[in-house]
Amino acid sequence: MNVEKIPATEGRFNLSNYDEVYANFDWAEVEKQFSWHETGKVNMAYEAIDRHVLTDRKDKTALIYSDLTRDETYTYAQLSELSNKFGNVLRGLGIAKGDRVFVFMPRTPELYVSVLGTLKVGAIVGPLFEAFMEAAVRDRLENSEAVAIITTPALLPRVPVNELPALKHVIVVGSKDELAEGQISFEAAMAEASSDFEIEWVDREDGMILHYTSGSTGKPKGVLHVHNAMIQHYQTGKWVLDLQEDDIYWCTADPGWVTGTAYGIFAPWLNGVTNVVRGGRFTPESWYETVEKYKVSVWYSAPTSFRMLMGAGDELVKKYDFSNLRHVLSVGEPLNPEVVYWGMRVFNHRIHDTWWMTETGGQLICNYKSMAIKPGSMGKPIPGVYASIIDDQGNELPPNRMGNLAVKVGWPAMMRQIWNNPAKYQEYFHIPGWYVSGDSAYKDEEGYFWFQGRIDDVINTSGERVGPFEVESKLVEHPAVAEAGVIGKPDPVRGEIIKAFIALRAGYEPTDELMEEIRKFVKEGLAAHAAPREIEFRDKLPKTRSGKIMRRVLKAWELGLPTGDLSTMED
Ligand code: 6R9
Repeated sequence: MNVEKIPATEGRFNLSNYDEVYANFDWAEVEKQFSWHETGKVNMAYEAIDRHVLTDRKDKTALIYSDLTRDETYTYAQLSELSNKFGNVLRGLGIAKGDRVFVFMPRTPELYVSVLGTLKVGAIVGPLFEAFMEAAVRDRLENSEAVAIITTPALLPRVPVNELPALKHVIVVGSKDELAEGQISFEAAMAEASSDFEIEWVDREDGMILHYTSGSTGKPKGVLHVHNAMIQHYQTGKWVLDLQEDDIYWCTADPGWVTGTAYGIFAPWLNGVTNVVRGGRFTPESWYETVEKYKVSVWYSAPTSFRMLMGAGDELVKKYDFSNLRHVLSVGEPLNPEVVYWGMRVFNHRIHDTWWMTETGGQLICNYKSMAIKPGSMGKPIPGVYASIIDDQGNELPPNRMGNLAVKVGWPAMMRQIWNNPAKYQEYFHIPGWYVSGDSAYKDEEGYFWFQGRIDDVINTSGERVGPFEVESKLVEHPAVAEAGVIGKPDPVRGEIIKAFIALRAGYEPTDELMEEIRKFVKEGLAAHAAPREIEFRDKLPKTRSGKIMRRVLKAWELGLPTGDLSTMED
């Protein structure tokens, strides 16, 4: 792709000598940052929180929490003490190393205390989206044989306690009524708990967190990460997030999504910065207010949110003060070049795309502050990681050839298991030596990676391979288009034709003329073969809770096929 390069900016953590760092990097050096380098025994909660209490960061604000009714701050010392107490609550119930403990509640300080307390007893934490309905909760607790869940009165009815024989403890946050037998009040238990706690030291390969992620069909998979992942969370916090002592950092993701734990909990706290959490629903105003009010300096969000902010207009941005903002990043979906240019226009900042997956446990291919970026590209692999484009036999492909995006096995945060499903785990490694991501991409002559789609999404129309992302990005450049999802629809003549589902911006009517105009726009701006033959206007597109457009759902609807697992779909 021929695009203009946007020059490097001043990164405080410098990767302008990327090639040199890349050639000489060794993860063993990063391990030396941690005390367990000497002892061999480790605990993520210690490194993220307790360790700082022994330093000048003791009374530094670790967490700024706000929603419509609460506005609170917690220091590192306070979070350490609260999570000690919660560790005692769990230990008092007999919960120990390796047990699975789920958190099922909205983003509140109690959620973060619960996660940290769970880690402190050496148990494995399983975060759930608060929007999950009963079946989704059941699948995950059943599959992992969870022994405890921490939830709220509103969500409690969705926990099918009687159908889960392994589930022994239900801890309820914020209950005003009498609790049923066997249920424990979080507040009452915390009030009685001691803040003296002996942390459970575990091995670096011991289980830490279990994130369920949906496959395209069938039941969700439990992706297990171990404490060792902290090496990568810590280091990418420096290289990619560019975190420094005085940063106020805001990751907008919910902990039900891997981004909300790896980069909403671990990376910022391992690096000792102030972490902002905003509860409640998204509105452009409340998000801009959050950046302004808390003086956010580093902001990590997702393309779907940036597109919504973009849709709210440039005028709104002018009402807020973004002068503290110095670094903006994105993950979860391809970042349309249009959004990068918008970021430069309204915030005077490039938006830095980062690519990774639940399974990879941490960022792998990224754009760095101190490197030139090419809008539309995911960037280059972090040092210590070798990524490539391979064919189905495992041969590495030359530049500009589309193929499987794969990573040489063995980076610190890589998943260690699919819970209860070794066969599924092995599928990712079916080409010896490689982790095969399921994404298709190509690499250009300068080593930048370009996302094309999920392998199953790539469209073959009249012999041309078309990545849906390229077409979608062109579509959202059109002033009438808010969001677009593109699929291949089987066609007897062309193999597949390109079909686009489009949500319009406010003020536009879905007419035949507009349809024709949009088609022409892609034809002239991209390529004739890439122009959608069919366009369907919709009020909104099906998306996951992390904001990904669900192309497989669009395709299933189009073909009248079963949609597969929908538990991660937005309401
Ligand atoms: C962290 C996360 C993983 C899938 C991944 C890819 C898509 C993520 C992306 C991206 C293009 C990016 N994805 N980041 N596609 N550009 N920068 O998102 O994990 O929810 O497991 O999703 O998301 O398709 O394979 P997860």
